[in-house]
Amino acid sequence: MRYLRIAALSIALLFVFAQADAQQAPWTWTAITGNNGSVILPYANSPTFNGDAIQAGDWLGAFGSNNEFCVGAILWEVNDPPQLANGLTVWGDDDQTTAVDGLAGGEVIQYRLWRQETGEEHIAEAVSYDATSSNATGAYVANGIWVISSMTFIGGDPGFTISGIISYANTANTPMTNTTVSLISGQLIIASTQTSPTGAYSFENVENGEYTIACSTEKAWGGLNNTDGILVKRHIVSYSGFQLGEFQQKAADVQNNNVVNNTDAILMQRKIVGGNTNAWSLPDWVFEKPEVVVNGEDVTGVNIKALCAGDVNGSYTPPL
Ligand SMILES: [Ca+2]
Ligand SMILES: [Ca+2]
Ligand SMILES: [Ca+2]
Repeated sequence: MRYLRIAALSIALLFVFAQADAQQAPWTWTAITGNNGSVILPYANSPTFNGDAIQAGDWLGAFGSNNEFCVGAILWEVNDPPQLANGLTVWGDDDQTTAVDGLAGGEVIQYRLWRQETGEEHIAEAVSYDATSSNATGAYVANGIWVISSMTFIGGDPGFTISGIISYANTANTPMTNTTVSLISGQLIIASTQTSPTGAYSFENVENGEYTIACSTEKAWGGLNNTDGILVKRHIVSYSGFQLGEFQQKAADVQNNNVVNNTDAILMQRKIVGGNTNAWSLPDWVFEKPEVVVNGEDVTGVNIKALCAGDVNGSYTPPL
């Protein structure tokens, strides 16, 4: 009974081999190496991608066990009976060449899916073989026949969106146009974008993970006035319990030494009157730098405030 099944499937292979070359495969491999085997993929046990049968137009490739070189591939098609399966010829290493041009005996066949819909490749997560197969592990042997019982591909992360609005920390919440927004993973900038005329930004197709968002702009600096220095002094002495907010403190620390103290207040006063401000080392613009965790869904409303260095009370209206 089992042999009959294999015979039927093998006949089906002949149809497939005639068609597979018609379209350009996403991989190259060496054929006619002097030995090969056949992987039979019954339609009834179609490989799945995220639980759904793979689509006509997708490619299925067999690879060496380090998954680096292709040893055969087929264009996935589903034809009418009597064809019941697709067949994939896997090529063994040519013992007449020194190069590794195919599977070694005992090497386990690996599989990759190339999806027409996305042009992306996926490595098989799990493969099992029918008991009629030459062996249950997919270990290569010349003239072997393996009948797939199941082959599972799990989709690439579809990706999510991080979005928000960047505005100046004044009463009007003036949108921060012409601002560069960078998505940072660890120390790496993985994406950058510019804000829209409303100060909005978004990053698409972001994978799950932890990120920080950093901003910069070339807009003109401004907004420093006497009120800013007074607020800093009140903060230092906690006048009537007054404390600057965390982000205001960032704009107040114009010496950029992670503490708001009298030196910062003095530098502000000097800058207003055109005195010595050599110790003023805060960049012209400060932005909130939020940390964002993406975990299976879009993260919206990641709004970010901007201030000019020293404009603690947000009196500035930045140009658009
Ligand atoms: Ca060889
Ligand atoms: Ca300081
Ligand atoms: Ca101000």
